[in-house]
Amino acid sequence: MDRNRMIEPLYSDVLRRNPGEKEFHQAVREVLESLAPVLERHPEYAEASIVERLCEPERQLVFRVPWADDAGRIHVNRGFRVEFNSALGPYKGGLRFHPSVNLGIVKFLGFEQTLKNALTGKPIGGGKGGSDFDPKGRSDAEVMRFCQSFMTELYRHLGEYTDIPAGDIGVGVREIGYLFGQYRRITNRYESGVLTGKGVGWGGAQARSEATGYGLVVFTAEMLRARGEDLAGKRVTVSGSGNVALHAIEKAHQLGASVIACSDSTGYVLDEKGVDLELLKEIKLEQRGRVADYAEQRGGAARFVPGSSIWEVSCQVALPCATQNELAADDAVSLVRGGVQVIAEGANMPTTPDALRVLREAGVLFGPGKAANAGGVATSALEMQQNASRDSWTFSHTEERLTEIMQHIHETCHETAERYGQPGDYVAGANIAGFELVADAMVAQGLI
Ligand code: NDP
Ligand code: 2IT
Repeated sequence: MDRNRMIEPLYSDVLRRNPGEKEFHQAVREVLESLAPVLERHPEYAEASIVERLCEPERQLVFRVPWADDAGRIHVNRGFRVEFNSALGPYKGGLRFHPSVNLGIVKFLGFEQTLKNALTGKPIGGGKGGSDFDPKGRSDAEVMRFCQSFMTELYRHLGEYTDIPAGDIGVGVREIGYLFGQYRRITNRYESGVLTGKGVGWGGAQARSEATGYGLVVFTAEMLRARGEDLAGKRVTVSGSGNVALHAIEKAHQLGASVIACSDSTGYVLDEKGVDLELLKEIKLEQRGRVADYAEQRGGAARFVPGSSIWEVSCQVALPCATQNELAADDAVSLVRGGVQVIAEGANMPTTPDALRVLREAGVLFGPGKAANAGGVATSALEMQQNASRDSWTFSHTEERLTEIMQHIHETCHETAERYGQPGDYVAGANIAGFELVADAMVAQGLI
């Protein structure tokens, strides 16, 4: 059958059922574009309506989150948890606190998460959640009250065998702590495995904070190695300056590359001598400051460029680690002009479809987020494993497991792309391999 005739009706149905959810449409579209050859080869998937079922979350929760600020004023936010797919294990995926959060964004993230989690080879299904709460400028006490209110509704839907959240944008170990405390209080259970990204002193895995950024760089190095090249000595830019970005910078430096720029939502900082990670960590983690503060405290070595895109900086390796659709077609054009060789996504869906077309035409090596940033959730699965066995592993042991998982994901994507006649296309490789794993489990488990 004509490929478009297989895919277009499926996509039209997603558009019709989910009006206005443009990020969700985008994420589904990209995956469906990879799936035509799979559906041709595996008629059993179409017979079982696997794509239709995969695109419809198993459960979508939307709830009110009222909380009081330090002055006693009452605010109302909206909370979300989309339990997307549990064919491979309990729902697993982060929580995002950012004013832009809405149902469509949580659904795109949950959809991506389902395929990403499959790629890790760990027994985890896909889910995502969050709120339009903006933690910026809020005191610890305000963040705590918000988290307690959020968990007061969410707890009834969670459980170590049901649904296990973790962090994402705006949710780090502080928020996971408040959420865990409230869950423990309401349920009267010390159920360590109900949340991941916990503090290392109370059930958290070593290397979980580092895992997404570290895994991203390991994946990038593997892509280069498959082409007979090395990351060492390369000039790298990393967008964002949060959890993923900081640890991507750290691992890139450890592997001998030089990261010369990073950013936040106000602009980017260019530091031709190489980002001073100790200073950046001090500013971001201790002072909760901005990249503009970094430029100021670094003295003459660094320059802050407000309101501009980091992608105007020439580099050989670009690692988008901030948010969705942060790298558009004009950014891709300037990166190609600046000699970029490889782009790997630390963020979820940071590259727009138009940008991806530009990069493909230019022959840029491209690592999609659902493969390249899977190290975070894979290490969450390692945290669940340690919690279940009441064990705690060393940093180096955990990091070794993470590295093996990233190498395995790289191999899977590489091999799958070849198997489907698209060598070097990691987007196709990741989409197809993730889909096959989930689809086979869904077929095996019958109509649910
Ligand atoms: P953080 O909250 O720690 O950091 C987010 C960073 O991205 C900040 O520098 C922030 O800048 C910037 N950013 C966020 N939203 C925007 C925006 N709308 N425009 C411009 N910049 C923005 O989040 P993480 O580092 O955890 O997450 C970053 C990305 O990585 C997200 O896409 C997330 O989904 C993805 N990811 C995270 C994983 C994890 O384990 N944490 C795992 C896999 C993927 P500012 O401070 O100015 O807002
Ligand atoms: O996008 C992601 O993979 C995450 N935010 C991490 C999810 C998790 O459950 O560790």
